[in-house]
This record gives sequence, C-alpha cells and structure tokens, in this order.
Amino acid sequence: MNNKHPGFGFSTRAIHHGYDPKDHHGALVPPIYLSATFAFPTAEYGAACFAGEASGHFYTRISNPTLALLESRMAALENGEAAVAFSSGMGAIAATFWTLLRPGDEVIVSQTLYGCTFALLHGIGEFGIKVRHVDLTDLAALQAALCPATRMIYCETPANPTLRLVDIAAVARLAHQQPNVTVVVDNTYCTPYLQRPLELGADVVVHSATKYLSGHGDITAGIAVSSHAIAKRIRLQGLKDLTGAVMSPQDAALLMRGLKTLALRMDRHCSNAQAVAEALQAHPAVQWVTYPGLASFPQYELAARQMKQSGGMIAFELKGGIDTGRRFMNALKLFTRAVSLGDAESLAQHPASMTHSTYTPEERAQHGISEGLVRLSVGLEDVADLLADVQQALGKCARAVARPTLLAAHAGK
Ligand code: 7XF
Repeated sequence: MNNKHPGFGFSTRAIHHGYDPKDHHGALVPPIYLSATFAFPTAEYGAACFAGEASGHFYTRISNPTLALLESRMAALENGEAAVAFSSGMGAIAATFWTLLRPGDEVIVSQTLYGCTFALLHGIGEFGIKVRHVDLTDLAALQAALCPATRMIYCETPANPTLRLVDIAAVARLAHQQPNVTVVVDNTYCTPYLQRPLELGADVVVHSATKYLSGHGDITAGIAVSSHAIAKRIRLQGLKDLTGAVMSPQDAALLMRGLKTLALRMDRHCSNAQAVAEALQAHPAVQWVTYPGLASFPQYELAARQMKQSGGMIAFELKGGIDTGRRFMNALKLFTRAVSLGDAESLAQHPASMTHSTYTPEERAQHGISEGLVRLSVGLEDVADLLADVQQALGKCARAVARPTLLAAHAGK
C-alpha cells in the first residue's frame, strides 16, 4: 500500500502507509538502510543534491530511505504533510526552536512543561529570545501576552506532569489573528491516536517517540510533523546544521514496529489508567487525583472534546505529601520505579526530584507542580494485577497516615 489510499483508517495507515512489498523483493517488513552515505551517479548530480535542486538521498544526517518511510507514516498519522525524525524528543524540540526563533523574537509557552523543555527555554533565553510563561487556559492572558515580536506559542497538552490541558483550537485561532506566529504542540502524552493538533489548527507537532509511539522502552527518538515548508526548514537548519540530532535507521525500524500496535496499546493504556485512577480516587489515603477521565477533572469537558480517550498518565498526591508518596513508591511491587512513560511496563516516579528537578522549588510552585505529586504511567499488564499492587501499596500508606493521627489523639488526652 502506498500514499494513494488516504481513505484507510488509523491502524491500517500505521501498518501499511508508504510501503509496498513488491517494490522491495516481496519483503513484508521494510528493509533497514544502514548506509550513512549514498552514491551519486555523476559529480553534477551530487552537486545538484547539495544545492537542493535534485531530490534523492545523499547523507543520512539529512535523509535516508528508512527514515523517509517512518516520516511519511508519522505525517499520515498526524494528518500533516511532512515529518522529520530525530534521535530524541529533546532533539526534535531543540531543532524546532532553533529553526523557528531568532534573537529578538518572543515565544509564549504554557505554564507547565517537561523539565528538560523548561531548561531548554532557559537556554534559548540566553541567546536573546524572550520566553513568556503564560497560563494558556486563560485566553485573555494569551491575548495580553501576544505582541508583534511573538513568533511561537508552545505547549504540552496534557502537560507533563500536571495533566493540565490547553484548548488547541482556541489558542490557534487567537494566535493566527497575527501573522508569523507558529503554534507548536508537544503531543507525546496523547499520540495521534488520541489527539491530532494539526487538525485543530496547530502548525507543528513534536513528540518524544521514546514513549507511546515506540511503546517498548527500547529506543530514544523524536519526531516533528508539519507542512512541507516548515519541515524543510526544520530538516535543513534544525536537523542538518544546528543539532545534527538524527535518528538512526535501526531505531526508525523499531519505531515503525511500535506504530503497528499503537491503537491497540493506547486502548489498553487508557482502560487500565481509568481503573487505576478510580481506585486512587476512592481510597482514603489519597489527597487528590488528576486524570482526564475522572468527572472531577477540572477540564473534563475539554478533555472529552479534544481527546479521543483519556490517556495512560495519572498524577496524584497522598495525604502526608511526598513522605507518604515515597513510602507508596517503595511499596510498589509490580509498578517499576522509573522515569519515562508509555511503556508496556507500568512506571511510577516523583517529578519534583526526578523529571522536573530542573525547576527550582519556587519555580515548581509557580508552575503548578506540587512537591508531593506522584506520577504513574499505567502500562499494559492485567488490570487486576495493577489494582492489587496499587491497593497493597496504598494500604501501607493508609496505616502510615493513620498512625500519627492516633498518636496525636492520644497526646491530646
Ligand atoms: O528526549 P526524550 O525522547 O526523552 O523526550 C523529551 C520529552 C519531550 N516531551 C515530553 C512531554 C516528555 O515527557 C519528554 C521526556 N519525558 C520523560 C519523562 O517525563 O519521564 C523523560 C525522562 S527524564
């Protein structure tokens, strides 16, 4: 099957898009082109490739047939025109920033972001790009922050780790009242199976493909998806010259393997996470739980409108804060204590001391990341086993929380 079949559904595209075995000796699975460099038929043709006047692969940092197949498949899944593959999500984000921003420009970013993206913004700030952190759920605040120097609006939705949402269509509508503003959305938490920002008016989608897209925790990878014109700039500036952060062809093959089961895996991540979130909400040791599929979620209506399902990530805090949170994490037997997300294995981590330790405590407070927040990436295991693990770990916390209360009651007598 090739690109002549736009009518196919999501999983069919994830499995077949852009590839026909008959063009590859009948090989069902696309071959991996390991070659770093590609032969020119003539010196003149090589010169034309370098001048951008002839198409064709000439060096893998710029393009490669295996990467090109993955890129066309990701573009088809996000409903974009083109994509550029990177060696990590941070590679994709850094290359997008360096391509689209210049000294004197302003970038408006949403309140909460993954820790290294937050640190990258500090970095680009040192190169004369002004960064404004704005609560993008407040459209009046966005309107007030927009100015003639604004070149980009950047957000994660849901945000890592708070799960706060941004109304992509509303933000894009406002942003595009002004010329030359690019709306960039990090779609890592959702994947195109749950949310397609380009269809809602965004201009660029970036991903850490290390997560759900590859799905098996065995590569680091990133992707940027956009129009042909923006992708060409990101490839020839951000990728080729400014970062060099190209994905390896072997990783592209692993990523394409992951994409084949993306829809199936996301359905299971979502149903497992819904059950775990409900169990947490019902437990007396829990202070609060944030999950887009709970009726208590502050942006429940937006989640239902913007996302096909609620995702696999949960944020919560236990009574007793991070001390109890650590006790919970250490009591887990099936969940693994690890950063990253979107793997088959369920993972638990503490953002304030791990993924978001790039923020100072004051910055975390300003950006809505509480010190006691525990983050769960709910995996693909049997839901009964996950619930049993969470319940047994919570049981230890409930006793820990109850004990000081009893002592206090005794002390009062
Ligand atoms: O460079 P990476 O492939 O690790 O991707 C960076 C990245 C970009 N956007 C979002 C929303 C992310 O969550 C990430 C990576 N986050 C991991 C985590 O939160 O566990 C990184 C572990 S330190």
